[in-house]
Amino acid sequence: MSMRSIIVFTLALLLSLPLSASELHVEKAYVPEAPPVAPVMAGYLDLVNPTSSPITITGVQSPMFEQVEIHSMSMKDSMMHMEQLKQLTIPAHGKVSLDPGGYHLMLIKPKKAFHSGDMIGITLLLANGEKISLKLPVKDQHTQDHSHH
Ligand SMILES: [Cu+2]
Repeated sequence: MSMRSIIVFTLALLLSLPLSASELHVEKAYVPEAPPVAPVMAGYLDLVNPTSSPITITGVQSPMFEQVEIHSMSMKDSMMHMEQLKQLTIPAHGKVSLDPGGYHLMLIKPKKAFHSGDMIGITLLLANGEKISLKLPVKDQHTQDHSHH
């Protein structure tokens, strides 16, 4: 780990403390483990807005990926089709779920291989200029499937 990534990591930790967090609540965040050669990974989470005004996410960043995008997924001519969203708005007192098969974070070109148990730091950029830093745990899909039984 370089000094720079240690600093970025520490900053991300500090920013994720509840005191500096925004009104936007994040639940059930995770990244399914992918093969080490995978050029992209997907991130899933629930975004909950308990406030009386909408909250808009205008971008997502991660020092661990070349680029992070918000995608929607839909069926088009019986093919799965992904589309990049320029922004995502969580309505007042509303919730938007990023789930397999729907909205997701597209984590593009990982700078290292991630394994189950690793944490991926991302930052959500809000339209009001606020930044929310999060940690998404990398989860083995098998462990996850079995945990329901
Ligand atoms: Cu995608």
